Amino acid sequence: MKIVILCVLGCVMMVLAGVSCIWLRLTNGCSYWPAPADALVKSTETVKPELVNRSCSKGWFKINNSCFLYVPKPRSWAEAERNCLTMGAHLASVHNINEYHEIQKKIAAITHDYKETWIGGSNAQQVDVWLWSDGTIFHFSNWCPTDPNIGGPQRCLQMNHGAQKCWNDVECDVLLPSVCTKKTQLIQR
Ligand SMILES: [Ca+2]
Repeated sequence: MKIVILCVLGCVMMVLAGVSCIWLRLTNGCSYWPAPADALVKSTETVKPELVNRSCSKGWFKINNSCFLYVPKPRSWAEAERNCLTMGAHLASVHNINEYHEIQKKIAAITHDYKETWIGGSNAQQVDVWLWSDGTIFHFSNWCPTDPNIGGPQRCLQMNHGAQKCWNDVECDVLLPSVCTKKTQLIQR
């Protein structure tokens, strides 16, 4: 019996509160309970998305908006590209001298040497057209003074060649370490 009475009292109080709220709302005074539906919508609209940071996977190093990975195992150019593909990447493309120096510095930090290394340049499709395997435009080059050897069997691009640590075209089945690249990913902080 007591429970029934308590329930009835509770319901009466809720009704009275609702009525008073309606009255107050008519006089521009009710702004807390019950929350108007438009206020609820507004609160969800004003929630800002989490701040994000462009990052690289563990073991990859970041230069601008790209991630790079030095792969020490010697492979042919095609096998090196296929290895990059298994990680959602391509052999690295290089688009300016600063980017090239940054990649060189990372390789030197990892290997304590400026090792000859595959990057993603190739003229396998047409002897006078160099392409990057990641599909970006080949607008920058850092060839060694006597390269590229246009017309010969040398169709793939290695970096860190010779005393100047510049670019050399060599036969694609030479076994070399490689550098993969992929874009940075948006990650929530
Ligand atoms: Ca060459």
